[in-house]
Amino acid sequence: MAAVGIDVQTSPEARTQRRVTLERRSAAELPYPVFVREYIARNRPVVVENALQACPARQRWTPEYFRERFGGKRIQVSPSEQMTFADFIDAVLASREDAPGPYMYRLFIGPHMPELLPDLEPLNPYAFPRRLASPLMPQRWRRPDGYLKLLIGGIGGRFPFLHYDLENAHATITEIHGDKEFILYPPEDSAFMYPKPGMPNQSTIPDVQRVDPARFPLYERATQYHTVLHPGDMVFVPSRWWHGARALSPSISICQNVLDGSNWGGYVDELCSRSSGLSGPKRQAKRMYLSALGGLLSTLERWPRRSAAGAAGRIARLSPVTCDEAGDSTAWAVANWK
Ligand SMILES: O=C(O)CCC(=O)C(=O)O
Repeated sequence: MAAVGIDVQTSPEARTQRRVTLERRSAAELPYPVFVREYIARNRPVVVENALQACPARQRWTPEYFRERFGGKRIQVSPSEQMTFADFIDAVLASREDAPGPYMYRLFIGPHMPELLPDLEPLNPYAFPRRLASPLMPQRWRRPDGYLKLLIGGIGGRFPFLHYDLENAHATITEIHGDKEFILYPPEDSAFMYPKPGMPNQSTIPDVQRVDPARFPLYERATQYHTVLHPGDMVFVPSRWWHGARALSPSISICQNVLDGSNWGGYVDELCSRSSGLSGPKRQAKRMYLSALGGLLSTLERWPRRSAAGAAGRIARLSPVTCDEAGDSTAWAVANWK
């Protein structure tokens, strides 16, 4: 197991912050059940080196590949910005530390670029279970591709805000091309992250590299977990862990959310909260359905996997925990995407 280092970061104002080097494990020595037991179940972050090894994306995906294959396609780079892929890639390649270019962070692959899905097979074996893709998920919340997102940015480009993922989800972010700095802060440090009123999963701190201590005096009390992702590395971001990313070179990665028995309760709470806009009885019915579904999916995920064929295989595919059970990307056909 890689050592976890602790150092103290000194900002220009000579304040100090605890900075921990995020633990790293090699995929060769981390079987999936051990990953589940030691990280998912304990809500503990980790980088798994070489999590993504064999899929064509590792060989093919470069900025130039996207420009050549999709140059004329208009894409949503952020909620407010649309451009062609060619223009976007030019801006990514021109991005500099002192003049960062755009960072794509909201492009869902299944509905918007399904032609990329075969490049991602076999899937990252740690991005399981894929409850969101389960045929037992109600159509409205089902994400047949598992909720895969494409993230692209150039030097200095970064995810626009520090945040934790909604719906109590865990996230796996896997680097495919280039290098990216990744930072996390534990849920117990939320009071030091200055959450946005009305959007408590987003921080109001605009840039953690230049935090104004007069405006955000508590920030220095937060512990920052730090790593640099290289091609093939996956960072596991447990539910409610704050996180942010900054490209160190032109960077391409994918993000996939993970739900299982460890975070399902919080997922149900969030979907059935008062702010869901549903009336009391509808909220209650939804909660009962999702709670029962969670119990069933947990049982299915623990079901002994003896054969991928016949009835046993069909049962396993109701809540896939391996690449084989997820099937190939033709099985992730997108029906009712929002
Ligand atoms: O840019 C990144 O790698 C962070 C991705 C992320 O946090 C997200 O998509 O929620």
